[in-house]
Amino acid sequence: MLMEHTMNMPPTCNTALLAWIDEAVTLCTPDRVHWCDGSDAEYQRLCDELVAHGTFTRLDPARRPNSFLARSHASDVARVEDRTFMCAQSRAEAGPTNNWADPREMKATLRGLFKGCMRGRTMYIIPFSMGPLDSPIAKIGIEITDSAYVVVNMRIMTCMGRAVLDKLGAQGTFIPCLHSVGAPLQPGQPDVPWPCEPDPQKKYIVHFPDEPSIWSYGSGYGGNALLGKKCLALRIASVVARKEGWMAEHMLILCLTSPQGTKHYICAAFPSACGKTNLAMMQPTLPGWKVTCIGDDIAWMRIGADGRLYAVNPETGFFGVAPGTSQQSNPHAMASCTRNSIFTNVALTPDGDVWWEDMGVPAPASAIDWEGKPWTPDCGRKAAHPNARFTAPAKQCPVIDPDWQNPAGVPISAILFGGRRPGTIPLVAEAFSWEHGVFMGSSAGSETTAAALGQAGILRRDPFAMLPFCGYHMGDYFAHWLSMAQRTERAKLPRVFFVNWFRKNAEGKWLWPGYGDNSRVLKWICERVDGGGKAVTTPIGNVPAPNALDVTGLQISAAALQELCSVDRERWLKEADDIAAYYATFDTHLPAALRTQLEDLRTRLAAK
Ligand code: GTP
Ligand code: SPV
Ligand code: MN
Repeated sequence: MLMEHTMNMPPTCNTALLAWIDEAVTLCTPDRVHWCDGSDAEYQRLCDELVAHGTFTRLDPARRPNSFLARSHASDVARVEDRTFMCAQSRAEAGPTNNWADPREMKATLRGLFKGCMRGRTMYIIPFSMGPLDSPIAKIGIEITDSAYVVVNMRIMTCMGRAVLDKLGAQGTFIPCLHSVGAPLQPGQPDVPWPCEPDPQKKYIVHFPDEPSIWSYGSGYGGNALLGKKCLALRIASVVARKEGWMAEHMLILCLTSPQGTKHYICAAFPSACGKTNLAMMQPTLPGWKVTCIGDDIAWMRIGADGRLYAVNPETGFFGVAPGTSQQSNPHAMASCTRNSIFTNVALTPDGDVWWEDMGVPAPASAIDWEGKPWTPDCGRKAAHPNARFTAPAKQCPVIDPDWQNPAGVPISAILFGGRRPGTIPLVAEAFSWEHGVFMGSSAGSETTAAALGQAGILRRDPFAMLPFCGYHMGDYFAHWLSMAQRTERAKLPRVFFVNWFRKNAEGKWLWPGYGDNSRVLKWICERVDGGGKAVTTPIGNVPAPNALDVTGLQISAAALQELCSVDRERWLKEADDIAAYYATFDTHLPAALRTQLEDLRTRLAAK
């Protein structure tokens, strides 16, 4: 076998790493091995190769410098939740929300699949860190992949390359992440632009939490393939966090600064494609208010020396939903991807730029759609896939917060839960206590979206927006959340709120304008934290008192505002029944404190 290194020798003397690479090379039999150094030259070279290969189209450098479009295989467009496995020692540890498989049996299956899987391809070795390298909570992973597309995305999304190996040293530990698109090439067989395993039943996204390690086979897309993100920073990290007493959450982190200069850091957990990127970098419509962004998808949180909860964003880029992103809805995301960005499954315009639905600019008269087919506005098909994404460096965000890479993190004042709820759930409600807040998170629900394969628009429970990402028993995860109240003084814990930007009226129209106007809700939340904001107590939580929400300059009817903050007892009693049925699935793992919360809610709803 030909061993091609950018350096003569492997750029590490870490014996565990060298042994694992040896093992992987023997198993996967790649034609070449490349140790990624993370340099700009390497990035440019790989992008050029991807262009030559047909995976990438270079966008017009005058319009979008150093940026590329990729089109995936039509079957490989989103996370595959039903092919995602947690291989804890026992099914009970994985709990009812995870696909469990016996670790030994699964290893044998995977060894069979990975045998010879990189034939005809290059094996790339990607050293990466989730979290700033100088942070004590950073975790080092090594991703082995046969996809150059994965390498260039990982360079944007993580701290990647030589510095990570230096930090790892000879003795350091890392999380092995083995990835293959699952498409070996026979000698002479021509390659395709997006190799992958087209049979959905042969895709495997597998986690071994006890090792820990990750094996991913058959997909090149997003969370299936960029293993630092959902696999490491959420599924594996959630298991580690529980053992070590911290939290790994599917949350954005933002800083809200008032016109007086008061800062509040806020985390928000919304399910996939439910508004994290948008809220994280929003342009407030309230004059004088400012939002700066620390992160848009993942928060690692721990109690700091002062007893407050501190959050770190372990990523360095945004892997954001393109459709719906416009100058009006999210100008700072638009600015973040003006250069040095990768676009996947959007449309290509005749002038060499990208376009997607609700981009806020007129559709081009013709384009090439995400499947590579000619497209016109009247053809009846979408030009971009609903889960089309941009990969953009976080440092390009015009409102990136000065502390976004602070290794100590930022102190959190409030935690928000949310989702797409057309009815029942008011615009905003404040929890009565930490336990009530945990109840809100645990019972959160949302309509499904295009971020995962399967039908969109179905209401499902998605506790803490972690249903696809919690690596262990969900009931034990609830208990872990509750336990944070024992780790510090209650008064130092963040206040908890539930928000819903997606409530609809009888005609099926959004009642709330959303986006930059969500700053009005954030303002009320900060007023509650500071002790000023007026609220009325309802059975489900504290909602804004009439006139407490700042709607200056907003065209909204009093009736719509009233409906947005209304609490319908009948519907809520049904909601409570639904939560009870969901809770029953956790059996003895459901913490008693949450059962009590549910009973207290029912009592309050029943009271006149
Ligand atoms: P993931 O990256 O999948 O985790 O998604 P996300 O939570 O970051 O969602 P994102 O901000 O990308 O928003 C997803 C979709 O929701 C986009 O099409 C947005 O236009 C839409 N959206 C975001 N915020 C709002 C809002 O306040 N109101 C309405 N109506 N839609 C919104
Ligand atoms: C999500 O689905 O929540 C995402 C996109 O953030 S992916 O990286 O594909 O998981
Ligand atoms: Mn996400």
